[in-house]
Amino acid sequence: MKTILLTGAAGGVGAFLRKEFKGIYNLRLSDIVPITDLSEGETFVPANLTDLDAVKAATDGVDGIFHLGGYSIEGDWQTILDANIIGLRNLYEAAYQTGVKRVVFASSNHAAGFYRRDNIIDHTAIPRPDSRYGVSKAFGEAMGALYADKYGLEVTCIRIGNVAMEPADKRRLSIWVTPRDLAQLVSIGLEHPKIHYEIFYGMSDNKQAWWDNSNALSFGYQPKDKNEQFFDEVLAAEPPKEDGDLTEIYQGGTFVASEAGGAPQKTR
Ligand code: 15L
Repeated sequence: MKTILLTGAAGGVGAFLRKEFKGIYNLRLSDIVPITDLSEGETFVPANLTDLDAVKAATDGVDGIFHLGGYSIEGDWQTILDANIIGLRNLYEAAYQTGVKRVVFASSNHAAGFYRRDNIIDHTAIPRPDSRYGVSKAFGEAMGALYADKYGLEVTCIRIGNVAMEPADKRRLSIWVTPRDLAQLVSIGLEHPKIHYEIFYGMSDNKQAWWDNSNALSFGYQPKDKNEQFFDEVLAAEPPKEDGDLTEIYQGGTFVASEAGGAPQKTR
């Protein structure tokens, strides 16, 4: 069985994936928060992402990495800089220096949150971040391309929507991904022989989606879950928004409207 490093393993998505990967991979879990409830096949290595030596100790000897670590929502600049910019550089550099080729990066829909919802985007869509957090995810995608093209890593960036057992609201109906579908995408990134540098969207089989996930499908992704069954209930529970509400127009939802509030005339 391969050993996979799961960074940020103490978070909610980490907990989901630990269950999905049980018996499929040996997992080396890492986080700044200690994880004590280890199951068979799991070990824990503490690592602060700002400390390259600690990150190298975590990556050394694994067969692949799923990098979930970092700050997972909008934060102040220093927080994003440390966890998501310096941390990301350290992750790729540690992988390179310790000879780990396969890296799957948990990018986010917020790397492209300033696309409108009536604009269907695919893996070729350039980033349009909706936040400092989104910028850090775009940075992680760019670093992935650099380490793939220049240093020979094999990198998959998954622009993850919202990971949950059920979609929570109208926006998240369109970007919903179940833990098992996300795990399948991660496994493709870890295993598929033809990966060089790829971008996938982290979503299940969603109707009224604003992403064309044909790149993931071309690598064999077969989502098991469909958002269809939740439509009526979720939409009925959500009060209608006013015309022109930015959180309704743009893919990134509330992330686009926070702080300056966006400049819709300048975006497609
Ligand atoms: C993300 O990238 C976040 O990590 C998560 O907390 C959610 O905010 C999600 O996006 C979302 O867009 O719902």
